[in-house]
Amino acid sequence: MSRSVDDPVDETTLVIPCFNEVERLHRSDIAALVANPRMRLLLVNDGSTDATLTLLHDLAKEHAGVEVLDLVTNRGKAEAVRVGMQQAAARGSAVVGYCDADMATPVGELLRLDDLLQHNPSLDVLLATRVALLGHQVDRSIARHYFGRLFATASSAVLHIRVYDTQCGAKFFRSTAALRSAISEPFNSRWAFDVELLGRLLAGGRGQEPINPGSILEVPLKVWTDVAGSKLTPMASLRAGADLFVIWRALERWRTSR
Ligand SMILES: Nc1nc2c(ncn2[C@@H]2O[C@H](COP(=O)(O)OP(=O)(O)O)[C@@H](O)[C@H]2O)c(=O)[nH]1
Ligand SMILES: [Mg+2]
Repeated sequence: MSRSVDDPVDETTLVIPCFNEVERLHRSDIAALVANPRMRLLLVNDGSTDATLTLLHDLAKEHAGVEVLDLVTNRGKAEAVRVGMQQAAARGSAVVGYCDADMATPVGELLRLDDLLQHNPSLDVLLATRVALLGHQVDRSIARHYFGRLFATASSAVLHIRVYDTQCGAKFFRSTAALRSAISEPFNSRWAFDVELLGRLLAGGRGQEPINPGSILEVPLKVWTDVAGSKLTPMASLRAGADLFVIWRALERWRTSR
């Protein structure tokens, strides 16, 4: 029987955007993720110029739970994630998530987060959060940590909620009408789309009620590793800051749209 949007099954699709990730995407991580029968992966090739697409097709051949979406030209992480989430929601997955190809948030933590959302019907959104607590292994550079604090403060002002970490690569969403509406149009922000996505959900608009801020949970990660080879340049970090202003204006329009 084919699955429809109105008949979500107890399944999670994790979208992994991949731009020239042949060195950082590991077969063992993919195998460990799909070893969980609930977990499906949608690997999105974002116009890579290395052998990423071949690797993704190989992985799809090896594992029934892996699919590939090939964007022939590079569209940027925001759009790669958005179209991946659209495809995942359309196939009827109950939960749709995304994470970075470098697996900075390790497999065990991804599965723990997904489990938490699947088993807590009162939650709609789960954000992996990097907090350096005792007994937790969260290794970030000092510069990135402090930039992150500034960014989170500004994001909180834009979103009108107190959020600690919007920029960790791992997030899970219950596949609701509100989510499908929030991903129905390209984001205005290329560098801070996570904030814009949360903002759209919290704003309502487009015939949707705003989601309850209490249905969003930040979960401190026990392990997070700063994997080398980040493609986010210092300039991109600055642009992400500037994007918050773009998002603030775009959310005003979104909120009042029919
Ligand atoms: N920078 C960048 N990343 C992209 C793009 N398209 C998809 N991605 C993916 O987005 C993720 C970004 O992770 P990473 O480079 O580790 O960034 P960071 O950890 O946030 O500094 C990776 O999975 C990339 O492959 C793109 O156009 N630019
Ligand atoms: Mg990274």
